[in-house]
Amino acid sequence: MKKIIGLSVAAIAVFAASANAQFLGSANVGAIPDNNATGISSTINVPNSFGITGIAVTLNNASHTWVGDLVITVTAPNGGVGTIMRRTGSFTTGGVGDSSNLLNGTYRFTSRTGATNFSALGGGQTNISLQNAGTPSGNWWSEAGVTGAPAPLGDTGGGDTYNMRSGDYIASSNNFSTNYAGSYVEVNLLTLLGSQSNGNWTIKITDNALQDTGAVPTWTLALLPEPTSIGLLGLGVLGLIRRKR
Ligand SMILES: [Ca+2]
Ligand SMILES: [Ca+2]
Ligand SMILES: [Ca+2]
Repeated sequence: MKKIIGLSVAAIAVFAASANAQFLGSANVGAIPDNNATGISSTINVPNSFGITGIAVTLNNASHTWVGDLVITVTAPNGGVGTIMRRTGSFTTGGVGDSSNLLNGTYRFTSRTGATNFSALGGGQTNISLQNAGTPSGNWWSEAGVTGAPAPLGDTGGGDTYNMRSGDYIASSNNFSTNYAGSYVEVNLLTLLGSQSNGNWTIKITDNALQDTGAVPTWTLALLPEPTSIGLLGLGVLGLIRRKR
């Protein structure tokens, strides 16, 4: 006869990220009105609700002949505002800033604080690495500060014709300090934009000086979820020991 003499049961907990707990979306923006405080805005609606641990904002194929003209902010569903860049290179309130170009560049901005593995989102998103050799340093102002370098293409106006390299950068603002390096201020997007995902996210781009102009055809918002968005998916019997007598 058969007799069950032992029973070993173990719970197998299978954890996986919730299917909806992430977001990647893009929207059209357009030409940036020259020397106009209203600028141009574009909104992306995030339908899913989850806690955020990482934020990245990308300007796709952006062009402009004077980066120092630009002020770019993102407003979160909670009303918080995070600066992406602000009069880059200007260390006085009346300064003209840096004259480098954006030339069909893809510029992705994040913060030093927060998750940076965006590869799970797909869509060409990858881990953000701000320190890789051969790529921009991550410091937007350092990149803008380059002068005299030969550019593959350039504007024909005043100032330098250096083209800002595509890559990952730290969102920054400007405290209009007394010198170039001292005016660069890192921005913590997670702190400023809150922790909840669902609702409208709006980018606003303004040009604040006459003559040089540009456009941002589209922008992309990427949000990473908090690790608590996981579930218990399975409970199984690990083993049932039977032995003949
Ligand atoms: Ca220029
Ligand atoms: Ca420059
Ligand atoms: Ca301008």
